[in-house]
Amino acid sequence: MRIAVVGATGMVGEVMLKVLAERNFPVTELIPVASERSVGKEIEYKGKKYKVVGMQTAVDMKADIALFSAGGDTSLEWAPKFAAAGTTVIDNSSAWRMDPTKKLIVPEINAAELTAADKIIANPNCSTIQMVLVLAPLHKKYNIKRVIVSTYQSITGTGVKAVQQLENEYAGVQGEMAYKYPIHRNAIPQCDSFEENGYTKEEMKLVRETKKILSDNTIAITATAVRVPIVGGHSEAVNVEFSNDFDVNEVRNILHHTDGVVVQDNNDTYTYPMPMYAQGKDEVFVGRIRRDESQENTLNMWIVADNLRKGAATNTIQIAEYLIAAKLV
Ligand code: A2P
Ligand code: 11C
Repeated sequence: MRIAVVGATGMVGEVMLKVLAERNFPVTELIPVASERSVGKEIEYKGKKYKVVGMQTAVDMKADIALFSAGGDTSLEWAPKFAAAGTTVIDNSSAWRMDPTKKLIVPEINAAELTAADKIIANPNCSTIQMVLVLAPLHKKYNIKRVIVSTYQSITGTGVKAVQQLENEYAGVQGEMAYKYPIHRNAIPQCDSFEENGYTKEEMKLVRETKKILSDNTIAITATAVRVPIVGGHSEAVNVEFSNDFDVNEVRNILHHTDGVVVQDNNDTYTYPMPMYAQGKDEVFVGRIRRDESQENTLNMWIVADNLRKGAATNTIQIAEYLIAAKLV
């Protein structure tokens, strides 16, 4: 496969290169792509150096698959041009996710929706992916009525600038600010910009994308997304009300048998997921599984994943692997 990585110099792009190499993805030619600023720069893949090319050059090279993580505007402008050249685009930005003509895919849940006609495929938002992977099997079994989620999101979700801001704050140096406020010793109750309804875009991604991936508009969802000075991954406190009653041990057992999910849940040994340990891993970790005693048929959980891995690069690459296995590219 001839693979273009669009946004190869960025935070997610770098992890994409790492994950492609780790999984021994069948790359016959690697095409690293970024903005004009980076053309000619060298990046490394499996010990070899590759020169970054610009967008039009990459379109003309007609890769089989382009993995995009270069922001929504770049994707809106360029994904259709790659697709028109015959390249299948898997896009990690928010540009196409809610477009009714595009599929929004978490492979363990809905890869079977994909066909060879899908030339632009959307990768969901990081905070959505880790939540739906846990919710999907529980929805099937108990039918979800309502979800209340609060997130504790890593600064890596904002990109290189935010990591630099935190490092500057640690060092007591003035520098460019990725956020309106200091993030060191702080919690900022705003991820992404605000919408008309008073929620942030990140909160509304959790609402809208979850319904689309689970193909169920009847699920009620409300979210509060908070940025915290953490690098390893996103954490989420998730409260789920079901139509049907459940047994907590059965819930653990279902999740234990769910692909891509690891249960870490033992109070006696202080075992629960934490971003420090999720960092660099491809799985979604779930723990603190307990009944909400204030309401019938309701469960509380704590879900953690590396937002650059399963939340972004790994999920994108798993979609590509599915396309190859199903002979859709
Ligand atoms: P560049 O390094 O040339 O700016 P991050 O989100 O970690 O900041 O990374 C963003 C990625 O998207 C980078 O690889 C960046 O390339 C790329 N990118 C940003 N703007 C454009 C653009 N207009 N065209 C192509 N790539 C872009
Ligand atoms: C964050 N979820 O952590 C974002 C990062 O819609 O793809 C990715 C933004 C997106 O803030």
